Amino acid sequence: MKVVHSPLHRRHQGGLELHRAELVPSFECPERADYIRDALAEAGHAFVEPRRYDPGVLLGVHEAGLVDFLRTAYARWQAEGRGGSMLPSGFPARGLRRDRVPEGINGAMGYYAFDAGSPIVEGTWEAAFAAAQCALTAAELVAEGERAAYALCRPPGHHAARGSYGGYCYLNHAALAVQRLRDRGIGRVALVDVDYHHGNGSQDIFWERSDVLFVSIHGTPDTEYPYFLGYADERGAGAGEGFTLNLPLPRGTGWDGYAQALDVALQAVSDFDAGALVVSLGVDTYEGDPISAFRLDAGCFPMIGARLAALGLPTVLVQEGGYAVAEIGTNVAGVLGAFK
Ligand code: Q9C
Ligand code: ZN
Repeated sequence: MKVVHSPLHRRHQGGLELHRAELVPSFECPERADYIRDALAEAGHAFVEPRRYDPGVLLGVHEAGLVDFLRTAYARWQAEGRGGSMLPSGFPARGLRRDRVPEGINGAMGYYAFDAGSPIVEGTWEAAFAAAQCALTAAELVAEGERAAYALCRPPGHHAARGSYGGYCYLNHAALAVQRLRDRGIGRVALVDVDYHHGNGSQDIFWERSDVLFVSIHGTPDTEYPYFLGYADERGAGAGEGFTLNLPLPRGTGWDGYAQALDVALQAVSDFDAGALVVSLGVDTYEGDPISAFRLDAGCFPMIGARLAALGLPTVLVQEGGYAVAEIGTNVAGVLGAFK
């Protein structure tokens, strides 16, 4: 299938994250995309460059305040004489004001971020916007008649909400792909999120919408990131009530438990009568992942791909997580290989 990819992802690198009380190099590194690129080239997929879009397209799923913050954050940081990577150190939790954005860069960063694990470096905006354009392009290819297309996005996107960023994610690429398909006339779009972590950003963006079904299979937030969203009792609100489906699973889940949840997820997609499918494709469900705790082996990914492909829907696959760097390419290629 067509793979949309930009080398600009490499501009986002060298950032630090707070991990077990230490600042460590981000698990979300450029080599991830290199391994995926090499495995997909080896498998014979065709690479295309992203089309160019105006940043205004981001306002279909994000608040202007977040977009402006991300676009200007590093320059503001540098203007204060700082370098390296940016991380927040205070957040507007319960009991604090959320109705105003502090004027200074540190307060503004805490306002828009929801964790201390998502560094902003000089090239973060350029890389994230390039990834957004990859997802938009993949959506347009599918709207124009491709059976499936894959956006090799880096950094990932599904944790980025309408007005906040975190979980290594700055802009929500899968949500942008969904919105593009809607804007191209597809009436109902299903978004299936198979990343190990709950897609809190995507859920937030589509929470009150009945034209987008959001279904996520993930490690239970009782013990797993992002902790504060992704429970089974979250089902959408207003017109969107019943159009969010969360299938949290315990640490240690292997293929049997996972496959059962996948069947439930895909039955919901069938019942929704979607005109197209977007997949938030994280492969951090792999048993060797350093920050996750499911037990899927490499042989599971072609089976996941086969079940997704069997829906028979025009499909946009968008890269999310996966941190077992040396195996990430094989696992992604395993899923894509099912779309013949
Ligand atoms: N320092 C995705 O897979 N960090 N994001 C956990 C480790 C958050 C994962 C704490 C993990 C986010 C797209
Ligand atoms: Zn993840």
